[in-house]
Formats: sequence, C-alpha cells, structure tokens
Amino acid sequence: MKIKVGIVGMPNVGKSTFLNLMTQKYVAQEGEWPFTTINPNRGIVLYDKEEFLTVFKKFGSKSIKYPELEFIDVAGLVKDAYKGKGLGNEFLSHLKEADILIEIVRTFEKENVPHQEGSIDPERDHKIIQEELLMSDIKICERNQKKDKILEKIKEKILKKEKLDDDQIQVAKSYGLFALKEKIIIENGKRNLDWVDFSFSFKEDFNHELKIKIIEKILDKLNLTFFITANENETRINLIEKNSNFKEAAKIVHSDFEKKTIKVQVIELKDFLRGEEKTKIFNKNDKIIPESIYKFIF
Ligand SMILES: Nc1nc2c(ncn2[C@@H]2O[C@H](COP(=O)(O)OP(=O)(O)O)[C@@H](O)[C@H]2O)c(=O)[nH]1
Ligand SMILES: [Mg+2]
Repeated sequence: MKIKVGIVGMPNVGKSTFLNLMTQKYVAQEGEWPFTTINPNRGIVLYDKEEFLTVFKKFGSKSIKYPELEFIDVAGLVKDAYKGKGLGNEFLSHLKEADILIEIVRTFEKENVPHQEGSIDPERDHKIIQEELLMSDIKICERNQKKDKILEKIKEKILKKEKLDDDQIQVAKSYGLFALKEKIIIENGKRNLDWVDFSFSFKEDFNHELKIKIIEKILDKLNLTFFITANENETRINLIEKNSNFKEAAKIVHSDFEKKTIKVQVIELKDFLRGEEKTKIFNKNDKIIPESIYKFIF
C-alpha cells in the first residue's frame, strides 16, 4: 500500500520547499517565481519513526523496511485557474490518484518572494484554493455526465455541500473528485492560525519529530495504523486499515500467509520497548491490535 499525498496551494507559498523537507532530498526546484513547477515533482517520504529503528536493533535484523508515502507537488493554483488563468487547472489531474491533499497556506512575509495576490492573507488564499478544487470537480462532472448520468446528481450535491450516498461516493472516487479526499492544512509561517492543522516556518522550524507528526496525521485521516514483523533478516513496518483482522494483516506480509496463518502472537510496541514480555495469542479472524509486533504462527 503506497499512500499518495497531493500538495496544493497558491504559487510561492512553499509547496516545493515542503516536499524537500519531507523527503529530505532536493527533488523539487524551489523558486522565486510563480510558475516554477510545470510538471509535478514526486518524492518518496519514509515513515521512519525512531521506535522502529529500536525494534530493528533489538531483533538484530539485517535490513529495515519503512512504509513509503508518495508526495506529489504540482504547480500553484491562482484565482480563476479553472477559467484558464495562470497555468490553468489541468495539472490538477496529477492529483486525481492522491488519497489525501495537503494544502499549504502562507503567512511568512518576504519581499523578494512575491505573493500572487500582492499581500499575505491566508483566509483569502484558502478560499481561492477551495473554490478552485470545487470548480475542478464540477468541470470533471460536466465533462463526463453524458456517459455517466449519476454525475449530474453528484455535481449538484457537491455544489450544495451535501453528503453523497454510497453509489455516488464510489463513482466520485473513481473520477478522483477532490470533494471526496481527506484534507490537511499547513501554515508556512508563525501566526498559529486556529483553522490549520500545523503551523511552522518551513525555513526555520522543521525537524524529524514534526515530519513524523505530519505523517501520523495523514495516517489517522486515512484510518490507517501499522504493525511490525521482525526477525534476524528484516524488520518491516506495514500499514493497515484500523478495522482489519489478522488474516488481512497476514496477506499484507505475504500472499501465502493468509491461508497458512492459524494464530498470531502479538506484543504491543510500547510494551516491547519497555522490555515487558506481555505477548498475547490471537486467532486469525480476530480484529488486529494496532501499533504492535506480530509473529504469524502456521
Ligand atoms: N523566508 C521564508 N521563505 C520561504 C519559506 N518557505 C519558502 N520560502 C521561499 O519562498 C520561495 C517559494 O518557495 P517554493 O517552495 O518554491 O514555493 P511553491 O511555489 O509553493 O512551490 C522560495 O524562494 C523559498 O525559498 C519560509 O518559511 N520563509
Ligand atoms: Mg513549487
């Protein structure tokens, strides 16, 4: 399971800087100009929590495999991009596949980094981005509603911000509509706005702990947790939906495991790290215990 995270925001708010921070590599070009990013930049972000490394060391594994998240950084959206302003909005199609969106709003002031709208106003920017994402959805509905009649109703509901029913959700998701995606808002700056999920200066305040917090927020929004398998060869951290059972966990590790597994020995990560031998045995049809180390018994 590779989670895909789309980064949206106006030009020059720090989207590419954010990708660089999260990937700890220079994948994306940062620039002083509005439209530096024409093709999307893609970077792999590792969920490399420190505790996982402790497990790896305690088991004496040869290698460790962390969950990978793919971050996709596209061009900045400007007001009326859906009408063709700036680079237009067609580049948003690269985010169709994203499981979740991170919207970056800017509160840092810097004279040599111009803001598209000429001033710093995160509320205004947020409204512009929401409107552009909505209009992109509407355009996709209109473009396809001849062949998929249900899109007419979906469009109406999205415009009125009404809940979709299950059939509609499925169709809307298949078209990658943004209205159906989870969202996280990050402020690049130090105003500590109360409507955002994270506030920090991208240039000054980033660290590994913050990276892990952001990843965990993403996992939480997607209703995901992790389990670990570890032996002398490999420590592997696997993502899994919170309401899964052990059989589903077994399948994630190896397609064979689902059939072979009879029971699972479980120790919670926090107990393992404290050196407590609190292992429990579960049946394969039991609901998983999150954030734990599993040993599948055949
Ligand atoms: N002073 C300051 N400059 C920043 C900060 N974040 C990004 N920048 C600068 O703003 C410019 C635009 O950043 P970039 O990441 O390319 O924005 P994007 O257009 O949203 O991808 C670059 O020159 C960055 O170095 C910040 O937190 N403080
Ligand atoms: Mg950029």
